[in-house]
Amino acid sequence: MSYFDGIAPATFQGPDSTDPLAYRHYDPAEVVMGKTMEEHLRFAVAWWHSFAWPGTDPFGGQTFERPWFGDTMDLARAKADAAFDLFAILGQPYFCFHDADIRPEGANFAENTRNLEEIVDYIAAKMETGGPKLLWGTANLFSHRRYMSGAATNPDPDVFAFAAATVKTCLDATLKLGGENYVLWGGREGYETLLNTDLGKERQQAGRFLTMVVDYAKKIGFNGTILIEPKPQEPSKHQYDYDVATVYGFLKEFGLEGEVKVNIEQGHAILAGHSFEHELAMAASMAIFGSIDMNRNDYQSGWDTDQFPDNPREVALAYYEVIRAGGFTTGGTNFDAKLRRQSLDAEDLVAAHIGAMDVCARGFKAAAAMWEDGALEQARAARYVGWSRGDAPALLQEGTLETIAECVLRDDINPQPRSGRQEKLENVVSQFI
Ligand code: XUL
Ligand code: CO
Repeated sequence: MSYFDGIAPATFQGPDSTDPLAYRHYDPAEVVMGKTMEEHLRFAVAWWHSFAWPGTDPFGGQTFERPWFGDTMDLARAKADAAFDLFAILGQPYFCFHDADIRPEGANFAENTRNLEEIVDYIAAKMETGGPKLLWGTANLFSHRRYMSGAATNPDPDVFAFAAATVKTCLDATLKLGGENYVLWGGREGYETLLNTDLGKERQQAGRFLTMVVDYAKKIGFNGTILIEPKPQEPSKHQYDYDVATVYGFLKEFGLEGEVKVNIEQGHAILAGHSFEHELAMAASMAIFGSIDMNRNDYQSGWDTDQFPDNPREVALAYYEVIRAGGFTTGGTNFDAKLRRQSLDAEDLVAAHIGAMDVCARGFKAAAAMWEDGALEQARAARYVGWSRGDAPALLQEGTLETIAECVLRDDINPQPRSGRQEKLENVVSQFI
């Protein structure tokens, strides 16, 4: 008996379908820009929100009652069974997990490791019979009370050691399950008050920690991508991985900019005061674009609500930047999104993912059409065309303030402002959505 009994596998029925549990836009086999939609979007279901999260919020406790909730190995296996039952309904190609999502918490590191290894073997066996692959694995270094003052950035070297040892086991697990990426989100890698914090020392610890992760991944032959997931705050008041640009500075400081890329989350971008597409474009310009956590935040509540995406225009503008960045290689679209806490039923989990995959497919197809149409790129190129004229390239490469000043005086350079044409470009976008 499955938790999802009575819910049929989701099928593609086309845009005219009125079935809220059918794909209207996501046909995995549809070829767009030379690849299937499945290959472009690389959807992943997140174990933590869909199978581990109990429906809590800052004011209330558990609302969900899943038959697999509880801290035993039997229930961890039941949870994995339920996960693969949902995967069979959705048909998505990937999933993601933290160690703490898939195994019960042990009394110490040795027990955590045993539990993890046992459940990883169980999941590996399920993967052999079909179903999705692992997009990325990660370690939960933020929920347990030992991490309340950070993991890599903890003032206590014992916590640093426990975290490092835990990441080793999670890299091993990710390798064993054929994971294509490994993610580090530093939920507690920041601080609450400067009054007790040596910010410089904590950043050095984080740099050393990440270097060890990169070294170990290479040593065990992990060919996937190591990804940092930026977030400006929450749970920490000030987080060191604030946004993409901050992460790039951090990677440069420790010589890791060629080794590590970013996993960019929609809601985290919003919390940082950016748009999702800004963060994607920034990562692409720094050659560190890796993967995305797709969700949306509520624009009123101002905190990380991790909702499933439902806005085709926002999604289209994001995928447009993904396409401009060359598309995903090892990365993909992970739904780091959870139900609303009143959405109690098995069907709600199914509906949430189908709707999210569908809105992403719709947005992606709009983005692909905008890209192939070329009007936006032509307008962008035209805006910068001056830089290819006459001695403009030399001005940028060889000019000094003195030579340029002579030039401006000699030629009486007197720039005339030109329209940025924003509304016209927004109308172009609207043609495709
Ligand atoms: C938290 C968050 C995490 C990471 C993985 O905001 O996004 O779920 O994606 O640790
Ligand atoms: Co995330």
